[in-house]
Amino acid sequence: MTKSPLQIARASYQPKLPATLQSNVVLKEGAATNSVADQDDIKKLFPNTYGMPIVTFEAGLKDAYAAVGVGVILSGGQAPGGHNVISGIFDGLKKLNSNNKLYGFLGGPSGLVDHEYIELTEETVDEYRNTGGFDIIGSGRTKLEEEWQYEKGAEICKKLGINAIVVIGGDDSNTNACVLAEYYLQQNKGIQVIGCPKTIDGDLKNEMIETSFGFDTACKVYSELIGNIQRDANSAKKYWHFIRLMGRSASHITLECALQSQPNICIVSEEVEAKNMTLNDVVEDIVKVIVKRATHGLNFGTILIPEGLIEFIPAMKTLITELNDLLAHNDDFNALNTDDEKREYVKGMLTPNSCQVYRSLPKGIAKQLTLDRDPHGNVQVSLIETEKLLIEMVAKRLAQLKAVSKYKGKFSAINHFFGYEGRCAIPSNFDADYTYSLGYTASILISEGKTGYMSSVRNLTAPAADWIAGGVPITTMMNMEKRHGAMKPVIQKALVHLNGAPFKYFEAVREEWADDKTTYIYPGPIQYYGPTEVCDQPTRTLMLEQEK
Ligand code: FBP
Repeated sequence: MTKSPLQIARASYQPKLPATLQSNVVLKEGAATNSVADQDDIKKLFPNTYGMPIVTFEAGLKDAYAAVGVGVILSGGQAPGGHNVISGIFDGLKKLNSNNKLYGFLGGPSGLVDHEYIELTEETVDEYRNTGGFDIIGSGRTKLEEEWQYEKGAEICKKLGINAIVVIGGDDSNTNACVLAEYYLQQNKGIQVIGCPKTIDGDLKNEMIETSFGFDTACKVYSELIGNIQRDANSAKKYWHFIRLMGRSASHITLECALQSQPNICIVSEEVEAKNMTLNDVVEDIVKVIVKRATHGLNFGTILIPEGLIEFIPAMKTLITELNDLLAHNDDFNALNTDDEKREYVKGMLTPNSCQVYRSLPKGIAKQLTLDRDPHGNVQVSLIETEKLLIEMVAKRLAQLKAVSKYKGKFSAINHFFGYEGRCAIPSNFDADYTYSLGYTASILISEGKTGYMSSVRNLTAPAADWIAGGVPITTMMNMEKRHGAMKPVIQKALVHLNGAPFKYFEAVREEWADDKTTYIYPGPIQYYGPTEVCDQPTRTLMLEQEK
């Protein structure tokens, strides 16, 4: 295969590991734990894995580990660094016992159920070190939730001599991992399950999981693109750029990109919800900035929009919740053939208020809200073109203002959506090191017989040598939420905290960014080689959260 010079150079990059992982370790157990909410329910549902202690590692001598077989699954959307989790697991396993074996289940969780797998050899792993993408074994969004699926998984594990499965995934996939760990323990199958925190969305985080991997690289890629657009806007001085960013519900990506690039406007969904804003309120806020900049002759600017915005506008949220319940396993709806039939059916079933909101939306957007949910019951917000909706509404409002001479500028808008551009980028040094450490940590948790744990690497704003590795029981992150119309145990999503340092910082400076002075930052592309302050910086979110 022909490779670029950077690909060739990255193949020999040796990811940095925490100092503790560079020698033999012994396990240190902390106190018993509780789930973040709904303790009674979670305890009842996870009697075997609830309450386990947090574990960390210390340097120490350990007898030889028995050989193990491990199967790894990449689950959900791609995130830079997935291949390094696998190379970390591989190297860790081989160091602990050279007879250890690693298998990769193909195409996500379905590979476990359908018995699609490959053995991951040194040759295969070497081919993918420090690369972006999940193509080493592929990924998928199949939800593991039925007993027959767990049994099919156990069958192949028995056949291949697999004692442990590593699920590399986001909140939903790690919820699956937790359920699977509990089931295998309860059924005495002798199969451990370990999770790894993956998602560019940055919403799988808590005290023990400081960030999910991929967030760093994806935000750096988007910020580079935003910076380039800002330079273009500031040169041509004729376009307003409406830029929607991936991230599902949470606005972490949008906020981080704003911190890196300083756009004129950045919408944070969590604030919109907290202030009980309507879509018109959001439009009014944007219009105010556009009008003000126009009075200074500045008919250009940038606006960052989180892709989940629509779900956070209270009236829209109610509508979406009603649609989720209405469309869950709804054969009548699915049997309808045309968009118009579906629209009429939905209108007839909604409450009057939601029906009004539904009718007020452009037909295309309303249809997007009724499209298939993903296997975890989530609306596929990446398919909803909120940036176009906002352009349409803003243009209409500006025309009204122009008609009464309250706006004298020129409004020309361009829409963008950045998501897939960043999910498979070559991992930044931070993500390359972090993911390798997560994988390495997983191999130790497995060899130590742990199950129902998520691999955890902390203290991430310090140099990698000082990172703290260990494991956190996944049950600590669980609460009860409504999915597909029923209450289910799921990992609690971490949204942007309006009292958290990243938002507070943004709140204090955003007026200045919106103003007539140009405060854009042009971050430029990710750098892999060069001074540490250029190449190894973590996200602004992490730095602010850890007060640096
Ligand atoms: P995960 O939560 O699985 O990590 O996926 C992240 C994400 O990129 C979201 O930001 C986005 O909304 C979604 O995946 C898109 O899904 P798909 O890859 O199925 O188009």
